[in-house]
Amino acid sequence: MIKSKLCYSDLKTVNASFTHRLSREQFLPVAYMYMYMSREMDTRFRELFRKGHVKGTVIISTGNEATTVGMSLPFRSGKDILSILHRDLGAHLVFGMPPLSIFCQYMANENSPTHGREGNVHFSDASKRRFPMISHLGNMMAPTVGGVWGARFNGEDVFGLTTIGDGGSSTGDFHESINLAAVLKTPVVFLIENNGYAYSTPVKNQYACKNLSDRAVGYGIEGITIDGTDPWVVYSTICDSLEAMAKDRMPRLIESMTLRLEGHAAYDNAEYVLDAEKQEWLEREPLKRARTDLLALGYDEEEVTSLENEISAMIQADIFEALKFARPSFQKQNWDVFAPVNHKKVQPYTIEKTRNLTAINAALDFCMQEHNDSVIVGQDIGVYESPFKSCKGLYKKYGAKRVVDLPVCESATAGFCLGASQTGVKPVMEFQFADFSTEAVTQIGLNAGTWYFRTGLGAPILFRLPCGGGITVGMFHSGEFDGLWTRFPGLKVFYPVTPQECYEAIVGAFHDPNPCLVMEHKLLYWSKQDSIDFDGDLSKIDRPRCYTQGNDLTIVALGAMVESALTVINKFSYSVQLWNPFILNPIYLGPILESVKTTGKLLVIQESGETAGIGDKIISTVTRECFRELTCTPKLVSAPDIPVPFAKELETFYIPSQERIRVAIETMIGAKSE
Ligand SMILES: Cc1ncc(C[n+]2csc(CCOP(=O)(O)OP(=O)(O)O)c2C)c(N)n1
Ligand SMILES: [Mg+2]
Repeated sequence: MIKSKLCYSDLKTVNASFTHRLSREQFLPVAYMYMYMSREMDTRFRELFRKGHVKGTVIISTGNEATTVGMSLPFRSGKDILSILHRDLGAHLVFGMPPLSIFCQYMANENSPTHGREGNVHFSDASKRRFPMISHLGNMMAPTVGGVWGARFNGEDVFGLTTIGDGGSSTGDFHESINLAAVLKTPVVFLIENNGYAYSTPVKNQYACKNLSDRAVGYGIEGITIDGTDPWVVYSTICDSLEAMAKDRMPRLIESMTLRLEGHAAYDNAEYVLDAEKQEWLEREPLKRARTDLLALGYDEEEVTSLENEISAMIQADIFEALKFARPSFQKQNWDVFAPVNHKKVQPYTIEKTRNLTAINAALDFCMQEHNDSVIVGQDIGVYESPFKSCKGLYKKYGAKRVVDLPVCESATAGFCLGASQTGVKPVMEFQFADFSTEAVTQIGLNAGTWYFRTGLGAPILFRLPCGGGITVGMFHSGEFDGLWTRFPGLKVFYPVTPQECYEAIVGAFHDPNPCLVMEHKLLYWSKQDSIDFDGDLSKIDRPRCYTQGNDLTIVALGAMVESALTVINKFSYSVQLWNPFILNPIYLGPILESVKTTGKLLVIQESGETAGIGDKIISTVTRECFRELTCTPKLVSAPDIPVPFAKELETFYIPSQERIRVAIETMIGAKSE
């Protein structure tokens, strides 16, 4: 056997990726080096926590080193798509994260990779295709699938690794993501780190199957349970899987039986674990075992100790270094939640007469035509051309590779889009009804919405939400959700009303580097015909739209309420200004404020319930900004705070009627100064 030199600088340069598969003799020194480093850092984290240098939830990887190091060495950082979780310190080290950065992250100082904004374990480097975790267990799995799918869409031969605990394996996204990867034949290793506990919950309360890998059969893929305390077993299994995936492209489910030798986090002393079980764990302790294996290969005690001392000294030096950095400064941070938009000019579009639905279809067609890397995903959008037919002709024109019917899994689909947006694909996701977007609140609102803030990278995704009532489809198919979706920093929300606005919203949102939602009121899909005359200048679209001129009152209406208000205004020839903010988040009310300053009065009309919509936000802003100019109290006309009822008579009562709008306008016009 040719022995490696046991020193950090030599061992860290060894290429152990699956295409350079190492022998056990070559592998063990490298694995031990990373395992030892991970353990040593964990020890120091706890110490720094006790001394008050590290705060928050200090979660450590002690006992999990064989799994984290064995699973990560076969992957190619910067090429493969990797998203690892809170007990994967060893994998961060293998993927090249410098220990100094990690200490800074834990200390939340100025030099921390998240600028002190994010918790200890929530770091990574998205620019190298290592997606940073969010807390919600299971929600990094779908982005990994999307990332691999996107890179492969563009011809790259890549794979994915995503990890989950035994607890996290009970989340919906776990199931949705594996199923999605299997259906799309996307080669991702789903690795379950089964350490027997989720916080204090033992696995008997988590699942009822024998092995978690048994679930693989339900997805039509291969699954295996392995000893996660032996790095060589983990490494070899992953290498085998990658070699097999290169042939059949199917994902793999690997359950690694690992250990959590401490409590869930620094504050948990794991009193709920029986002494006998703790004893059993110590017997399987992976670091001790890897050390024994290394000595058995012929390395002597002195060589191994020298490597350990070298690493400990390095870590000590990094801690000293990390302690020197200043605390983060609120003033010095970039607090932008939106990626900067590089406004561009696109092809102009003119049409004499069209409706919202055909305008949206034309805009989608334009985006698909202009960008070969754009895809539309959703349910029944292919051959069926979507339930409202907004995808008419697109499947025929662009084929199954770019108009992709997916399973019923909104959360995983949204996460998938986030991942794909990171590997060169421009995804458009259609929801059948806006109501089903609640399935994807975490993925859209928390994962995609915070992406730029967390990573400094854009996440260009267009989510299309057919929304609103008036077509008698009941409370689960009629929601508007403007209140919900405007709550998330980092998400742009468009609410177009006319065909021209629909065209501009779709094309504008598509070209935006941020995740954008376009609310498409279903009732307006087929309403009035109108012309489109769009000069292609996207820099001009971010502005409220005005439909009528007048002096007596400023009206802000949303969605189908614009049309109702317009009908009433035209019928009675009121002298009022009717506005639609067009972009609800980040809302820009400049011209509307100017309007209120001239009319002195504001009426807001929204279809959502009183507390569920953005109307109150508009009123409060106007009240603050135009307080002196207001001559009477602003008024909100909205639906009541009840679910949207089904029967026509009840729905008609629910949605603000033209008569209610007329009365509100007349009351306000007639209102005396207060
Ligand atoms: C969706 C969600 N629910 C609850 C939590 C709180 N939480 C954080 S870690 C954890 C236990 C996770 O256990 P497991 O998945 O087995 O991973 P382990 O910590 O054992 O590695 C829980 C419940 C969370 N992060 N996400
Ligand atoms: Mg666990």
